[in-house]
Amino acid sequence: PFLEQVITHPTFTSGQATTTFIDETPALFDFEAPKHISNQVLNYVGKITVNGFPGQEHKAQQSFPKLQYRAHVEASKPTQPDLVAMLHDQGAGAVAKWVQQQPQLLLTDTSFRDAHQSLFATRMRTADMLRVAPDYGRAFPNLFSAEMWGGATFDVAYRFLAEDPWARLAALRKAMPNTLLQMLFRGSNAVGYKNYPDNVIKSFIAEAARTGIDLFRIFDSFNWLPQLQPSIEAVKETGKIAEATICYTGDILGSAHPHYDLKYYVDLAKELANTGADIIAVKDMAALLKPEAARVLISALKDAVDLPIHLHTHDTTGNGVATYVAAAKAGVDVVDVAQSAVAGTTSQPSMESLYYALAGNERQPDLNIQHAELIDDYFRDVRPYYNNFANRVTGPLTRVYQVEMPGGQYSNLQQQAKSMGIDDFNTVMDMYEQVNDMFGDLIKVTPSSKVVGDMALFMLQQHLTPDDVMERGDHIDFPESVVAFFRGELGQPPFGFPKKLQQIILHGAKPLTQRPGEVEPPADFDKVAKQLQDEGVAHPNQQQILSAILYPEVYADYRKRQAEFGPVTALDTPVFFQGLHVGQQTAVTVAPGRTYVVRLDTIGDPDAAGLRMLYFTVNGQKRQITVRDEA
Ligand code: 3PY
Ligand code: ZN
Repeated sequence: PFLEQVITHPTFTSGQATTTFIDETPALFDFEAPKHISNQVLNYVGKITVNGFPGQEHKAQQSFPKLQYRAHVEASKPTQPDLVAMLHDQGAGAVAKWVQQQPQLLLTDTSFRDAHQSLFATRMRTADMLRVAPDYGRAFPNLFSAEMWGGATFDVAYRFLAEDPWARLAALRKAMPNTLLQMLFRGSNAVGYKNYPDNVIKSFIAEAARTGIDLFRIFDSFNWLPQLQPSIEAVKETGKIAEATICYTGDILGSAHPHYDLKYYVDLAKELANTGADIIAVKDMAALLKPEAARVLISALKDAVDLPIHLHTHDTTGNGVATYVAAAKAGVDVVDVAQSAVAGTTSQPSMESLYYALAGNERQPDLNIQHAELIDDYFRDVRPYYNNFANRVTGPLTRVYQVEMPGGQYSNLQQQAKSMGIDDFNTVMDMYEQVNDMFGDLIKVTPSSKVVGDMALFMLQQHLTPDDVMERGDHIDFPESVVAFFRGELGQPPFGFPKKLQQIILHGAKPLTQRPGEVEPPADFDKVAKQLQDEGVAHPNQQQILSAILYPEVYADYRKRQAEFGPVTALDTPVFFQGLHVGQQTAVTVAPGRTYVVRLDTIGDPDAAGLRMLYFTVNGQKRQITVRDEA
């Protein structure tokens, strides 16, 4: 059995085993492993079957048609150079120059990140990405990049999907070796919601670059240069592409947000160009950039800086394709789209629609539309798995032009409001708008958008009006994120804090005025490694250390569930979220060549203590487990 465990271990089969592999892989000596693993999987399936997925209403199980998708995309002849190779051989500057020389519009596809973050709360599982990834790489040889990491994916992978986000990155890197992989990085907030010490930012970027990220889109929720600079420098040190971001808010052609005018954005672009960034991104997270404003803004930015301009919008307000067409005609270099099945509304505009929208124009993207539609079909097949997490936006929401809520926040805040018993989301949007006014008209993007959202929910829950806050705020304990924002822990908003409200919320405490990273002591990696060892992680690597620093509780909880339930990432998505119904069977491949065929035969009635017996057949053998019914 020892030899079998060695030759079937994923590290060994993937050719990554080194001379220390046997020493560093204690599981190889665990001859009980197969039984133990199938027990873990049964316990997980049993628990979900009886009690439903944590945090979800326990509904009747839905059936899904068997996945029809078969890998079938033949590689087509690329008309563009391999950008991963170009980055490696010639550096980030060469890629940026190449981008500027292309007559056609280039595309970034966000289907593996922002699309599902914005439509169904970031719940797409790695298994559903990996199934299509090799075909995807072959179908899109002319893609500029695939955004597949960062934003909320890191947190959600551990917290809800029982997955290691680093493993997702490594696996997609391997499956799509010729596709530029892009991540969204929240500057000093990394992939979290608060400021982290500079050495954490630097190490995280180095580790992400080493594991497979080619392009880092770096933003700060206040467009505050001092918060962007350390991340840009860290990316430059890795040799990868640093994309510095302008977060867009307000309306340059309107009068409601006078601070955020064309000059503000053009000046910012010039400052970003001086940081050494390779590309400038315009991030329109709330879908506020109307077509005519896009024409004006992009033309001005192209005149102001000699770097590629990469535009990101959402389709929340319904005008995404029109905005991109206007931007394309004004010379934007790259735009962000998603596969149609996961595009539209709070997600990005559709890749395929944009392709057709530019028919007859010299800027039409270079796309094999048949291949694109094949890949799109795949996403159409898997999307229903995630319906329970979907927001209820079914069409354009022009109200967002006033409310300015980012697409990525919409679905999350809706879930949060629902869990607090607030079903009418319109009341949340009204309050969100009022809080933004109180807070001095902020750029709202993670984490500043979370601050506004937290305050809106808090005020609704406590039945507070803006006047109440101003009059009685001295005696109110505000949400921690709101207090931290007013203490300056997320940095300085571009036009300052509303002073009176700041004093009220801080109850007189003195706020920071310098960059939080300057006062924060560096993280002690050795100490964290030691803690992890004490908690049973034999040889903590830097990825584990960083995860423990970024999300201490979430990561500890993930490891606990990992120990309890084992390789649940191997379960099919419907089974992972819903368990099995009686008579249903599923195949679980936990390692190459090791597959369990699991059938649920019977669910017993609960006994006096609420315990139910579940009877399974696993690879032809009868097995039973007990599960506490929490209903
Ligand atoms: C994120 O930070 O997760 C975002 O998508 C911001 O728009
Ligand atoms: Zn976005």
